[in-house]
Amino acid sequence: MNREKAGFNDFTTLNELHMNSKELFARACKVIPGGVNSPVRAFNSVGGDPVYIVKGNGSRMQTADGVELIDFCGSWGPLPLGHARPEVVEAIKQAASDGTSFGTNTPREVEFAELICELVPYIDMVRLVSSGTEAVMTALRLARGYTGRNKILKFEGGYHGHTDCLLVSAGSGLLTAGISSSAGVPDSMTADIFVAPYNDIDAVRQIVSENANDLAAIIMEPVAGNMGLVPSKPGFLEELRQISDDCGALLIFDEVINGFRLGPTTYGNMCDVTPDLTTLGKIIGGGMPIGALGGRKDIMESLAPLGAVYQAGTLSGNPVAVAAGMTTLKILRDENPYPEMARLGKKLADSVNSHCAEKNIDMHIAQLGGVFTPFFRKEEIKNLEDAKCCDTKQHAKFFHSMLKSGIYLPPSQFEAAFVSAAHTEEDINIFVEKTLLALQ
Ligand code: HOZ
Repeated sequence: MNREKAGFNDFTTLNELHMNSKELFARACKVIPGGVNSPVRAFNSVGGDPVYIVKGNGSRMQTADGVELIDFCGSWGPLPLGHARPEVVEAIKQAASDGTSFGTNTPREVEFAELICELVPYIDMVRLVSSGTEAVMTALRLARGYTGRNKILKFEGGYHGHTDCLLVSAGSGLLTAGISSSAGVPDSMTADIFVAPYNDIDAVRQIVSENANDLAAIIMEPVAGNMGLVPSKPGFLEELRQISDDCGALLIFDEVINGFRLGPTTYGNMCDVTPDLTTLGKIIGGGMPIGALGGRKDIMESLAPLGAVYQAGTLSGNPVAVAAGMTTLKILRDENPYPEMARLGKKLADSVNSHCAEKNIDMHIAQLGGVFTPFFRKEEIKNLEDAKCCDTKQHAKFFHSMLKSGIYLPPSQFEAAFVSAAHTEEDINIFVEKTLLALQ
């Protein structure tokens, strides 16, 4: 059923449209904590019942009730080619029919590691894991093992997966739920973590000057994506590089969201700032679960079995995930859809922003390439404090208005949305038209 047939454009109420979703959620709540397998999917910060999706194709998804949605959440980042890109589906089918897991080395993982090293020149070696969280957990252990130091510096609003020690002042789901740090994490786990405001180099200098000999690593998203989209200020990454070098700490760029999102490489490589370690996930699995940790050879060689830093995983380098990721990365490299994603992203943001400026509406869209966040605040968002000043009630209203208009956005003020290579000019025009209506 298309949107017109479903009465979508008549602003039918959400519950009428999503009856099956409502029933599914009621059933789920009995057998899955909160009805969800990842908290932000529960719609707690926007209210209402979450939608259930049965399939996706290109820029569109279909709900369990047969309603078509233009998807700007994109599974939270892994789908720069949109849903069910035929070559990726074919690669998955082929790999699966060869066997889904062997718990041995496979030829595909060698080719995949070579491809990542080719696309990111400062990654000499790469270790595959099963999620971004695992990649970060391993990166921290490796940084500590390599340097013989324990302390880690992270940034407010940075989210690096749900590894225990980084669940302080974290963005994404914790920020959405207003949780400053997770229960169940002993103080001893976070005792060695320092937190600085994002984009605040003086705060970093202060912390580092007091702990220069104890700091194992600075970990950060070079483009923050988990308090909404917040790019790093010009020069910030270069200064972090210098500070890390001066004190002997490793610089870790968490590129789980932005690796291969803004170009066919990492953001660090695009900026010419070389981290010691990089964590990857999402896009490199082409929609299948994967994570990776890559970086300098001398550091990576500290991992077992060469070195004393242990990491292992039954499904690490899973052949089906590797096939999906390799196909995705090759298409991104060969077709280079990035300029077009950036053009559409800019058109979307510029159109809405000029309207908001003209009508004096307290909202703007932050955008970089095909990544964007509609922030319910006029002023630019530079850090977590700014992000927290957004009007989350207005955001929730906007989210539901867009959903009723057939547009799916991340159900949180503090997440990034994505334009993929599958989005068309028409999708962007519809987004702008529905946004202006929603803001009336
Ligand atoms: N941590 C993800 C967004 N940055 C959310 C994942 C999910 O809920 O699916």
